[in-house]
Amino acid sequence: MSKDSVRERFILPYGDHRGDGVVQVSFTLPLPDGPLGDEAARQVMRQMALNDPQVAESTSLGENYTFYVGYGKLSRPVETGKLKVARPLWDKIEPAAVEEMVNRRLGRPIVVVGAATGSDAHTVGLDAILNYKGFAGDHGLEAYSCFKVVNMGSQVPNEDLVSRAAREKADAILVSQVVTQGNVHLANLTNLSELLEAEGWRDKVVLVAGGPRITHALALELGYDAGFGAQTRPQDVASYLAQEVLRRKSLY
Ligand code: B12
Repeated sequence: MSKDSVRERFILPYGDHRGDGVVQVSFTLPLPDGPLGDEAARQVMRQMALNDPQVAESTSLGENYTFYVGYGKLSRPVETGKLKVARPLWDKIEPAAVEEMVNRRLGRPIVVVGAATGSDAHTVGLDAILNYKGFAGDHGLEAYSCFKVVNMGSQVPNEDLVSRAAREKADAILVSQVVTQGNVHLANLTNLSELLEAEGWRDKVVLVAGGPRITHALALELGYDAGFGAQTRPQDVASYLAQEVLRRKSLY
């Protein structure tokens, strides 16, 4: 194996030069800004297996709380060849191709009902996926002629979401959960999938969860068909929904 391919297989974070293993970390400690806090911050970094820990910045957050930015060096490289990478089971398709495929094969729009459920008042993530304006230059599902979008907004009880989805004859239910404090998202998401089961509706709808702490693996664990996390683009969701809805009707 050449020297270059070994370098590519065993990698360390890059700070000032290749292989130095330097990383930046930030965290808050329940201590006042001062020498004891600095030493505690360095100890936190040692416990993260960082060598030569340094406190680059400490900012008091008020009485007895301090925010730290630190630097340290990792020495154990990551062997990229041994990583198991979870890849999505759907292909990313350009918006025009999604439209063409759904319009031609299904012959009607895919009906999508979305909401941020329970006590969750965060709408920006859901709107980013559903609304015309979209996210990061990528238009949301409303911009596609092949989706009919019902955006119920935030703090929607699971029962209301299920009854609206039934009324709209939804092909897909899209749930946003941003607040995860006390694992409220797990209870809420589980409750929705159980509610759909109880109504005999679970198999008839594509159930999708999204939010910054949601992963595809977590969504599957909770009885969902797919999960989308931070930085999701509307095009990812449009591609997935088109393929999954058509696949269920043996059209893909
Ligand atoms: C704006 C904001 C608010 C606004 C929300 C306004 C609104 N209309 O949405 C207000 C001020 C109301 C608010 C309130 C609160 N907030 Co707030 N808020 C934020 C903030 C700053 C930005 C969130 C955001 O808009 N991100 C931008 C969007 C585009 O990103 P996103 O949500 O991740 O969405 C993307 C993906 O996750 C995914 N996605 C999201 N949803 C869905 C759904 C589907 C179906 C799919 C496919 C994909 C998908 O796609 C999106 C695009 O890529 C974050 C901190 C941060 N920087 O993230 C805190 C944050 C989310 N809030 C937090 C908290 C704690 C609260 C409060 C509890 C604070 C309080 N004590 O009152 C309240 C909760 C209110 C409630 N009942 O829900 C915490 C959550 C911590 C946690 N892990 O639980 C955060 C992380 C701040 C923090 N660091 O503590 N908040």
